Amino acid sequence: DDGHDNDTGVITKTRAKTARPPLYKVLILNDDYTPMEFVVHVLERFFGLSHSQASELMLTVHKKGVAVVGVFSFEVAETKVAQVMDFARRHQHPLQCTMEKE
Ligand code: TYC
Repeated sequence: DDGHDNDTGVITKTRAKTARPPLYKVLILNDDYTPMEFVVHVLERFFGLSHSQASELMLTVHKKGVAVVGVFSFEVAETKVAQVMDFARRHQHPLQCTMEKE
């Protein structure tokens, strides 16, 4: 930090701010067809949730339509979304996973 002398002769201290990288919410969306146990498995496998945490969150999505499953850097969020979408596609379930800037 440096003390700058402005035109009034007053020294003002400035603090160099370290910009934090933006964070991204990863969301899971409800649908009418994906089996509940498949969603629970996805939440355990890709988001490290316990079986009971995953079951609760799945039911929240089932009832409310959408829920945030985690907050990550852009790169990690992008990877999680791709992993979930690929896993759902391979199992022929319409489960949707998306991300948005926090
Ligand atoms: N609604 C689905 C069912 O009744 C279960 C489900 C929950 C699907 C969460 C997707 O993100 C989801 N089988």
